[in-house]
Amino acid sequence: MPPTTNPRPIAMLGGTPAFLEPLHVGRPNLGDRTAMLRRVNGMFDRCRFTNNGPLVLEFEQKIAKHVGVKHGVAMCNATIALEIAIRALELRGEVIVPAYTFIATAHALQWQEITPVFADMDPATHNLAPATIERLITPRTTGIIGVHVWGRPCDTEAIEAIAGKHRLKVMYDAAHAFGCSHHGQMAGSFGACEVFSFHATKFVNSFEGGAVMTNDDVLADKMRLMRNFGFKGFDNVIYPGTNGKMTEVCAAMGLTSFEAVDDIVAVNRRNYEAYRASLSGLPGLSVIQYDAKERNNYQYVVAEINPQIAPLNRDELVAVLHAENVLARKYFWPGCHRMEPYRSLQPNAALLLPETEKMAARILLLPTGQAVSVEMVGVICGLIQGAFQSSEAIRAILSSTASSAAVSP
Ligand code: T4K
Repeated sequence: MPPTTNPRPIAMLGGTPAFLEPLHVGRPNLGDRTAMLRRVNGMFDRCRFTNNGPLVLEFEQKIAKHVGVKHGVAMCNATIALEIAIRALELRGEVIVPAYTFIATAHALQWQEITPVFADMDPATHNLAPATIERLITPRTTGIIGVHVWGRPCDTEAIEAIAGKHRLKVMYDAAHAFGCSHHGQMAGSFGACEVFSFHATKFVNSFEGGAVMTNDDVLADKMRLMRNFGFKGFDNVIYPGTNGKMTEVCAAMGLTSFEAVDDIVAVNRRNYEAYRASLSGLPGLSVIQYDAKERNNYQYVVAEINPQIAPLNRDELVAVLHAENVLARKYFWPGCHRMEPYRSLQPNAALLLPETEKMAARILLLPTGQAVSVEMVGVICGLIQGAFQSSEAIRAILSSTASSAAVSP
């Protein structure tokens, strides 16, 4: 995907797009294709495609060892893994979650007729702000789900202290946090359990996949039953389960991807540092920091744009980048509380979420991973710098497009 020559007029002002093909946030990282095909051939030889096959068992053991917990229970995706974990923990009534997360965190509760109660974020970390939790606790509250947004772990100590005081259960949505640590302890080992995602867009991927990590033997047994219809041996169902199993081909990809983890982190880190170096000093734009004392996967390059200082606001910059085929994303705009069914069910939720409201309009994710070279990062940063310099012309184009859209039938 070679960039065209630079410097150049930006596409929105009449230039050609900087990239010939779309550059995505979430382009999958590939492991060693030969190793993958060897695993798939083995799978065909064994004729074992799913239902707790040897590749799934190997994947579970490897991720549990990596995190330092007793159990990794692999599932078909993180959303089902969240649902199964929530059910296995016997959460019910109301559960406190951040509004600033991917919609799956909230839906995993709602799907089981549990009300997600939205707490505000800490603008410094983008994570659930512990100080906003206690006012949301009611007699119906049974738990708290923290989310390690962008792989930066939550304030687990504060969350668990509040939970202990009010006898609430705590689990974490660690979909972004495989390979990350908090005070030297790996994400995946906090709370009653934690859920990883191995979706294709995650830095370690199994095509689709997830896992619940726990040190609790009883909980792990219960979740293994639940992901397999509740079967305990042939013809003996002892629980109302579902089908949450990971397939062998997904585990083959997960193992292959896991083997490449150090290389992928190195590429992510290289890109992240290149973005930070090139974008530092731009007015009103900052790239979030990862704590260098911890282990990080650097899978997300996240910029915050302060509209009071930057020449363009976040949405204007996204429009500029999309015109260049750089498909920057606005995760998790507009916040779960502004998506259905929560927007209708909890119409006043935003009143208690001022930081989420503000930050959801400021955050922008930029492409990274193996599909993005340092040279491409340089072109993208050049586009942002050029856009800031041409902000008045860009604003004029965007407002004329908006007014012609408003008058068209
Ligand atoms: N909790 C949190 C905090 C999460 O962020 C997520 C998922 C979950 C729970 C649930 O995990 P899973 O049930 O998915 O395991 C994407 C991912 O689909 C989603 O997994 C992820 N978070 C979320 C942050 O991002 P979308 O709807 O933005 O994906 P989409 O289809 O726009 O993909 C992003 C880009 O990646 C595409 O524009 C093209 C590129 N891409 C994607 C795929 C799948 C490829 O190039 N190849 C591919 O195979 O949600």
